[in-house]
Amino acid sequence: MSDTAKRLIFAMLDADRDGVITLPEYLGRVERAAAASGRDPSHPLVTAATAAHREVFEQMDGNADGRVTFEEYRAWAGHDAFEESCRPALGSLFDLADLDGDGRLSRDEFTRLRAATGNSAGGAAAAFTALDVHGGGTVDRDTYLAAIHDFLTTGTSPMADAYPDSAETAAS
Ligand SMILES: [Ca+2]
Ligand SMILES: [Ca+2]
Ligand SMILES: [Ca+2]
Repeated sequence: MSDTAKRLIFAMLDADRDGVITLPEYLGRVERAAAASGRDPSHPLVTAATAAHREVFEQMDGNADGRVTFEEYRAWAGHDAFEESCRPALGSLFDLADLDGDGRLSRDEFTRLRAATGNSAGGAAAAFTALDVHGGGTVDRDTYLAAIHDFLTTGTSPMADAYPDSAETAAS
């Protein structure tokens, strides 16, 4: 289990960098992903994504005080939590971005989604290149979710390129 990956993910989720993740901050990811893909807030996929994220937040917030600290996140995050609640939440964002519903994202769709949810455009573009191993110009849903799972649990994954400090931490 990689604390480095958890720190990078937590830093991305803590959008205002005050050391805790709040529910509005966390749901903001859904709002930005919806806006980036031009989805109306009342679209069923947006409603589903919001519900999935509320569920994740409740589970992350171990003492139910409305604030998720890094300690809470670290204690919770891992393979089981990913399979149980991160996968549906991340999948729901993927579905928002997948405008033609074919289970694949183009480079443009992928970069827009990742930028909306906290990656730099450059990091997202590098991650896409790493994920698109066959050079077909798309990334499928399972590959995407597996890459995030592997980053969270091992710290090593094509998705590592998406996180701003990963080159630095990999070298240290
Ligand atoms: Ca915060
Ligand atoms: Ca808490
Ligand atoms: Ca698509």
